Amino acid sequence: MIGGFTRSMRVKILHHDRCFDGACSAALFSSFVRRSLAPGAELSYAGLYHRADQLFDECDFDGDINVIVDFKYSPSERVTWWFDHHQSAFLSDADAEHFRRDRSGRKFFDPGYKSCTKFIANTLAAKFGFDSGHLANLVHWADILDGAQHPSAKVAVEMKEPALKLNLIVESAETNMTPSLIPLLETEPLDAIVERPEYQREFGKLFEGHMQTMDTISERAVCRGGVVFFDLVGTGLKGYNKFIPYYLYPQSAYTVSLLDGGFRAKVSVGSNPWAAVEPSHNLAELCERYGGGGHPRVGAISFSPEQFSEARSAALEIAEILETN
Ligand SMILES: [Mn+2]
Repeated sequence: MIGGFTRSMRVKILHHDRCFDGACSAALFSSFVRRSLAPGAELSYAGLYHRADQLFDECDFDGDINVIVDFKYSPSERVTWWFDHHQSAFLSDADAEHFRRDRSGRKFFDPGYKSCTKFIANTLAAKFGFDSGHLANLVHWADILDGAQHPSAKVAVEMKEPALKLNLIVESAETNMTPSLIPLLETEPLDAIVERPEYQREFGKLFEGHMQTMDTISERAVCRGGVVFFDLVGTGLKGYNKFIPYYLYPQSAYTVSLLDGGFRAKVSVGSNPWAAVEPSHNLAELCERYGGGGHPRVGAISFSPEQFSEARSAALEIAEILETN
């Protein structure tokens, strides 16, 4: 036990919402809280989204201990722990500087990690002697999914593995299932979770939609110079499985898409994990030029819902930059 906290301690975990790695990160840190940091503490959660306006609300940091996992840095004094692996983790140079000066020993950043879950597991083991062996399968799958390390586009799109089914549910269920999933991830094996009736029902519905999305994308997508481009605005689709383009166009190197995410117009930029050659563009840097961010191999830009024409121009411009002649 670290720090000698008592029973009434409230621990608030803020995580990247509707993201499998975000949910697994929250579950793993929860286990650390219960087994080591503050046994008996009361845990609560809040999901965070990347959006064009304000990311954090100071009122969200209402625990005695506030933890941010798999999401951007906040310089708030109320934040106790922070873990992120996104290259674009800092909203400003001032935030990056604030992190560099931090001497708490509880804020961690490593963009070299493919998943925040594995980053947390390794960091807690090395610095706090925490053994997360009981969650090894969770760490394994979070790293495959967040790092797009699936063996093939077929595995990624056909979703036979429990982790892939849960990923679909986390990202696409109409009602956000992340809050109820986090405690299950901490205590149940993945295959047992997907066998629960509510998860089976949800997966069945979403997988059918996934197949329809594949049809819509194949109708709208154009592949030019190794870049698959499609605009889903007006289709009612709020998202899609990012591997569909590479399942449809195995020879492509990049995808650029535009969609209506409801509270944002979203441009997504991705690279084919199974491409014969490594991508030569850093997509996080490319997206940063337009106010977005992400990882070297996958990035996104959020615009406010009124800015569809700006989002569309940015998407077309990016597609042109990525095209090979
Ligand atoms: Mn992540």
